Amino acid sequence: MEEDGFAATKLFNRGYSYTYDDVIFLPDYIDFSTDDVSLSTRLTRRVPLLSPVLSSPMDTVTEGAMAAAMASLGGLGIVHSNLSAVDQVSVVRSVKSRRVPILSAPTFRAPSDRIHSLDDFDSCPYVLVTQSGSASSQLLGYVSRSNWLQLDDHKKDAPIDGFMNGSNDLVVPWDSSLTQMDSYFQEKKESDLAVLVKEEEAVDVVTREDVERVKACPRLGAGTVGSDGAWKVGAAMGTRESDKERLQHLVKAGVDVVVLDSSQGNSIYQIEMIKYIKKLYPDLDVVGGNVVTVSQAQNLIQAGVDGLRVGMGSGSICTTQEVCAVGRGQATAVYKVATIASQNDVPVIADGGISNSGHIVKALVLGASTVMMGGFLAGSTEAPGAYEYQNGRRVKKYRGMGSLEAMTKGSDARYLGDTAKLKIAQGVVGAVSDKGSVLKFVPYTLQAVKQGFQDLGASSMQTAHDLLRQGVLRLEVRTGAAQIEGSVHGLVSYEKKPF
Ligand code: NAD
Ligand code: CPR
Repeated sequence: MEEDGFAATKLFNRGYSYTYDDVIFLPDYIDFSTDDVSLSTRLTRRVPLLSPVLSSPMDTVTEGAMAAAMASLGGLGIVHSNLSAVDQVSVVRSVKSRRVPILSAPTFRAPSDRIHSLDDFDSCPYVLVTQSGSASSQLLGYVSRSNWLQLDDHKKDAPIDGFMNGSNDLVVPWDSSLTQMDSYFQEKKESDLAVLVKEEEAVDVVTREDVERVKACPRLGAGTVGSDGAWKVGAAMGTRESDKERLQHLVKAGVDVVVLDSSQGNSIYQIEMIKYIKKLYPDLDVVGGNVVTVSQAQNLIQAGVDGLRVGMGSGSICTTQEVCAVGRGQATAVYKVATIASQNDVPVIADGGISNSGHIVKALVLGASTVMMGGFLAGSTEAPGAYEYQNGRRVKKYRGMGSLEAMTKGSDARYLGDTAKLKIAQGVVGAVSDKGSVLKFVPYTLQAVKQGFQDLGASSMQTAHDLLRQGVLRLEVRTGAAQIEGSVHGLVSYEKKPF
């Protein structure tokens, strides 16, 4: 009898390292609509998610705005650790201090402080003045960028309380919904600013422009919220002694999951850190990694991880396979690790190499419970950094965390202990195109993922994993010509509009 394609176990045990583009699923049978497909999942043993999407802990991908947006979409953001513990904790706190994915990250100052430069208005056009000069302290007033610019030079450098505006009637509760914020701005026609307040303390600001921006995006669901009503957020950390102190502050700030961020997670350093965390904070879920092999995964599972991050050398900014000659094709890595992890009830994150919705379908059906993305999200409004122009194209910087530039900025601390001071980059610094807001393009991407699941006859993540392991879902390797045929070809010109 003619056989259609291969079962995954046969395909992935032939000695080849396959990337997502190398393989293709054969369609199965449809008896439900795309609306019936559920992509709800788990990030780790005890962190459920409504959407299988994560933003990567990279300093050009995940800070407060991205983590808030990912949580509002039912996914999760992992805040990078290429900054001081104090700053990382304040990002975690800021994510937990709002219910609407607003972009602001205002600078806080005390009344006796001064504003020395426009840098204070970089992330938000308002500086908030609080009793202590930091967030979660009594609100005393604010300074807007435009007001400060209009001051005489000698006044600009004076203590803030000499020229700040009072803000008594510009407050809304921190957990206001989008509709409530919208009503506030409808009523306060003369004001473009509201301060989010929790127990009389200022935690953030929201602007009229931000509310209009979120309103124009597809309707948001419940998002990823904890029992306290605050959004969930993760944080990256390392395996050095100093990371234990970082961890202590993160736990105090209410972080929901930590990711041990390494290119090669199967190390004595990581195993000891996993055991340390599980002993000291048994309620905190820990993601280990990165791994790409069964034996790496087994070691971390044995040490007690609650989730595994899979991918070595698959990232879009990555030169690891070129520099170190180690890694694995991402399709093979995800399938292999997910097979062993599922036997131990440990969810898997497919990290890196995602550049379209088809890659997400492949990652999830091959056994991952979530996908982690860097480059796919880095050109969004919510990614850190400002847009620039390159050859007339609007772009944002995107860089590897092991690039020379990123190492010099902060992850340098990881290498200070090494006796060899010669730094070797495992990634590049580049730029990606402006993609608009993740609040817009991620929902469309997820709808495309649901269509892929429907074609495969899988109405949920669990069904997809079961069908794959039972050998019902069939795959084939695509030849070079099949890959060309599988994308747009033979046209003189075309415009690719994803939605
Ligand atoms: P790392 O912190 O794991 O390792 C840096 C160096 O420090 C390694 O030589 C490691 O063995 C050593 N080290 C770690 N803990 C130690 C300890 N307690 N004592 C002594 N030495 C210790 O980071 P990395 O693997 O270089 O990755 C840096 C960043 O780049 C991360 O964000 C990572 O995700 C990213 N990256 C990812 C990949 C990938 O393929 N996924 C590849 C390269 C870099
Ligand atoms: P893309 O989504 O851009 O393909 O890949 C993002 C992933 O790349 C990150 O989540 C991380 O695992 C990995 N990564 C980050 N910096 C890296 C460097 Cl310098 N080198 C190799 N991989 C890197």
